[in-house]
Amino acid sequence: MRIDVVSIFPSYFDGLALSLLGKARETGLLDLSVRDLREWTQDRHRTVDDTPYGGGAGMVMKPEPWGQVLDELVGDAPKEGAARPTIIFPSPAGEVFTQATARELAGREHLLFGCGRYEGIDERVFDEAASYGEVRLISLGDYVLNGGEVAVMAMIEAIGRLIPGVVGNPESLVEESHEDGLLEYPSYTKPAVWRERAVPEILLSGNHGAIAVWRREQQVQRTRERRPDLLPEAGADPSEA
Ligand code: 6GU
Repeated sequence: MRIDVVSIFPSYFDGLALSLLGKARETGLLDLSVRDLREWTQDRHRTVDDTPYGGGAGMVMKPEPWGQVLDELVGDAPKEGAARPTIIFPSPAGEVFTQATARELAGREHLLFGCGRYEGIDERVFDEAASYGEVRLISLGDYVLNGGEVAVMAMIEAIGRLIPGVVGNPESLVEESHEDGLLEYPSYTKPAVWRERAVPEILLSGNHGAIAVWRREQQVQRTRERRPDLLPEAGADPSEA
């Protein structure tokens, strides 16, 4: 998978050289490049923002550098047979990112993330981008960050780990929170008693069928307590599906 990120703070993404995604980049499973939006400015001050038409607080990102980015990274020059990119703008005004979004985007060949700062990007950039590929405005959740960088880090990690081969043991992808619509069951390791706290006895029983049932019950109980919004409807029990 190819991922391009455009930001005025490219060093936010240094962390993507670490751990599983860093390894995936080394082995070629993930072709990730991070570019500085200011590369596409023309003036001496490398200006990326300006005051909003109509007045109001803060600054708005100018359209011209973004137009140049689109021309260069996803313009009509891309190699013969290259897939049309999915162009993602992180935005607190977008659709909310979920595991289902991550799964969907993990199936794409080419993602371009455009990170906005200040009060946002000139609205015409989104319309223009739609002529280069599918445009998605995506939010991490209902709270405000200073810019899209941290949100894009989270999205790339969630998407990247779903690329086949990135996570060594594919079974570990199946048993996680959100993969089956429930929170994950609690995990324990040795010692069996720690500071007078014992591991649930069933886990020491060796009865794999009973353990599977217990884990499922734990998943449903936790989801009901912590995230009832994930359950189909009050009273419905996904463990009986
Ligand atoms: Cl994607 N961007 C910003 N600036 N704030 C956010 C967000 C994104 N998602 C939640 N809050």
